[in-house]
Amino acid sequence: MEQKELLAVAEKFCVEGTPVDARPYGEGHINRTYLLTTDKKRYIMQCMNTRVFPDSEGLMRNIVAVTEHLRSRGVETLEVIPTKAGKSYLSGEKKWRVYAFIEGTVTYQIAPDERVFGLSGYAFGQFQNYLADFDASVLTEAIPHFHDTPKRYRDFTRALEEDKLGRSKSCQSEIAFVRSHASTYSRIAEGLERGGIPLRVTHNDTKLNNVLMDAETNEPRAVIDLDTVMPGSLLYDFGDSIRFGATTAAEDERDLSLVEFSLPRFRAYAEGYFKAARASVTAEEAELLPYGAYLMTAECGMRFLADYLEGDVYFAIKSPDHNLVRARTQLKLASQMEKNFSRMHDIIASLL
Ligand code: ADP
Ligand code: GN1
Ligand code: MG
Repeated sequence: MEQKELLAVAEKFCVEGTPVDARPYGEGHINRTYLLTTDKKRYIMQCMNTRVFPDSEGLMRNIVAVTEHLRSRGVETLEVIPTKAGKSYLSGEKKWRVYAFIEGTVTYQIAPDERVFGLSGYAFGQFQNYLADFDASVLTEAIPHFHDTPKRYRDFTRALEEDKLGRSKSCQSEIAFVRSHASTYSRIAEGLERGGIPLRVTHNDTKLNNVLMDAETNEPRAVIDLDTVMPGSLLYDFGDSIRFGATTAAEDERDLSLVEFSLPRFRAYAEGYFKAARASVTAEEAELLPYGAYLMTAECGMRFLADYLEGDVYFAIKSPDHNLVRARTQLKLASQMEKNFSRMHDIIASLL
């Protein structure tokens, strides 16, 4: 989008100073994120993804409610900058929102070391604690069935049957992996339904790059990307962090020989997470943490693969096979996690 148009959008918000520059920023897969600079301050300006989040009104109501709750507890969080008309977002052909830029922070696409990954575990554990007394009834379910893996598998199967672009021939072994694991996808969905796994308010997108770390110390400053805060299981949050961070390579590493599941990183994250949230993890949840990591990784793999088959309609891509490359890393990691269940269990047991 043209600089002029971006600055015209920025003018509609209560930003301090005159907008002078806007440029693409960050590595998110969903929203179009820009770094907006005025002659006084910096902001994050996002073109919201309305295909993924059709109910912008409900989404922004959620974010305002969650950030108010966090702020009332003294926690650093996203600050929604209202429009000049007093709304939390700008409605038009496209939908826009602006956040204050949280200065002096960095995000990592891959943890520089175990310590930093462990610190992110502590941050997400704390985030879970802060949401424990948040009233879930005020939340709109922004994406129903978000981590309902059996449903994700049905969606995958449909994409495969349609095979709109004839891409299935280029990913037969990946398809075979996803199908051969079909019987493993339902344990959390069933546990939530039966009531054995407690339904909590969870973040649901706990990638390392969704926590801002202090640029000097790497201490976690703020958990961001609150679009998917909804009722869910803590197994989703623990699992999704492990998926993205307990590995030796980036989510989109092409050279699969570099992609290995990392038990030391798993341990570091679990230690950090337990330091914050140990008291609220039930015995059944603790037992399922390694499985949760596997499940979130397999689920993400099938989502990337389904999007590849559908023609890249969901995740932002930088190359035609980007989703396939991502699917491959996730499925390799899922397969390695399966083989490491007992080691992961030993680590969890040693921390309990
Ligand atoms: P997406 O939903 O597409 O992942 P995010 O809301 O996570 O979008 O934003 C993308 C990236 O922009 C983040 O990973 C982070 O690097 C950066 N970012 C987002 N909000 C802020 C903020 N308030 N301050 C500083 N950086 C931010
Ligand atoms: C997306 O928004 P972002 O980039 O933080 C996705 C997650 C996936 C992740 C894979 C709303 O996260 O569910 O796990 O990509 N978010 C949404 O990297 O679908
Ligand atoms: Mg994000």
